[in-house]
Amino acid sequence: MKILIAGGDGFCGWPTALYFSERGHEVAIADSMIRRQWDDELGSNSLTPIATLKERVTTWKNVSGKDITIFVGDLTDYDFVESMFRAFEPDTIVHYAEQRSAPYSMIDRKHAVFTQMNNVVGTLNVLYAMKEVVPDCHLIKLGTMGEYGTPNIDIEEGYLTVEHNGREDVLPYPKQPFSFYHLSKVHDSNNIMFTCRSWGIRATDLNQGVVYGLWTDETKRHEKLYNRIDYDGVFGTALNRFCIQAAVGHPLTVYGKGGQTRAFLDIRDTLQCVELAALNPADKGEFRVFNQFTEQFSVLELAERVAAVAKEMGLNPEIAHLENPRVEKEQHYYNAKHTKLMDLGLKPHLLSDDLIRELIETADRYKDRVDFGVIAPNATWR
Ligand code: USQ
Repeated sequence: MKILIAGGDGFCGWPTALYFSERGHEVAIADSMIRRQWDDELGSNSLTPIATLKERVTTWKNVSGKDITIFVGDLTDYDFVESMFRAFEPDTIVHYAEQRSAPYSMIDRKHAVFTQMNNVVGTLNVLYAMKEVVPDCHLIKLGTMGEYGTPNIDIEEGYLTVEHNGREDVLPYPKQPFSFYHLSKVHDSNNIMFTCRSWGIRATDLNQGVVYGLWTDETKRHEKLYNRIDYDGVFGTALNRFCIQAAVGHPLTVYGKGGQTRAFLDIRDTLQCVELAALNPADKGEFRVFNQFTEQFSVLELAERVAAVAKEMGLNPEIAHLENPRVEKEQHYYNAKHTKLMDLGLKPHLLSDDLIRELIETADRYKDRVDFGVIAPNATWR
């Protein structure tokens, strides 16, 4: 299969590119390198040192004998998108190329506008290029579980059967997103659904939970293939942050009561899920939604789990309840369905103490790179 990984220099995109390449697919990466610029803007960095994209791809060629093509450019530039589609003619596009941080989108008006322009316009350009150049291509779009919010009923996979005034229909599940970032994904979903219906685009929206972990079989093979991992208050996410905080002796930053429950998955399962979607494509005109996660946890439960492992390792972890910078429920019902990827054959890597230990050990190895000044959350929702 010819697979274009948009956002192939990022936390999910880079290991996905290697995973497909290792399995014999022809892989191209599209990336504007903007993730690295956000590090400069925020004064933050990846815990692990990361090579440039060019060095990464050259190293992969040396290690595996396999080529990955690079297209450097921005999806909001339609000429770039169309010429790349003409040059590569993908069978599948895996689209990760978005600003993915909720706190970043909430910094101020400028960051909210940037996030929505970047994400919504980029995806719209991809849809137009698919229609013009590769109408049979399958779009695998990374959405988010945060599109649904935390309703007081079970969360279904994309659609809900509704009875109203004696009539019944299957309608898109109501969306109550957490941030301007999560809203951008809702806008994308609506645009994609519309183009499936109007132009016969085939698409899978993967509503992914919070991804944790770092290592995959491919990224472990050479230090220039290492993936990035974020610990700062803007791009760092719950479980990974807690493991790094435990390793460096920073209190674990639970926001508010910590009863916020979210869906989670191991990064190795992100790769499996994307592969399952690619090998079992949506039909022409079909807009499929899969909830992509394996387990749900409250934030406090995760902090306690990390603290217990850290204690066994001889560390002295503390859990801090910070004033919550976000507007979100801290105690709520949460029960999200996630059977569609399991039905396609997903074999989950459930959260284990070994994985937590491995993350703490990795953080210990690179602890000199950690800047304590960027750990606190500083973007507020109010
Ligand atoms: N939280 C803490 N302490 C922290 C960091 C987060 O208590 O140090 C809490 C937040 O308040 C929130 C929950 O943990 O209730 C999740 O926050 P997060 O920063 O781990 O993840 P989130 O902002 O939801 O975004 C991440 C990814 C995003 C993806 C989303 C999936 O950055 O790209 O779409 O996870 S989901 O959460 O299902 O929407």
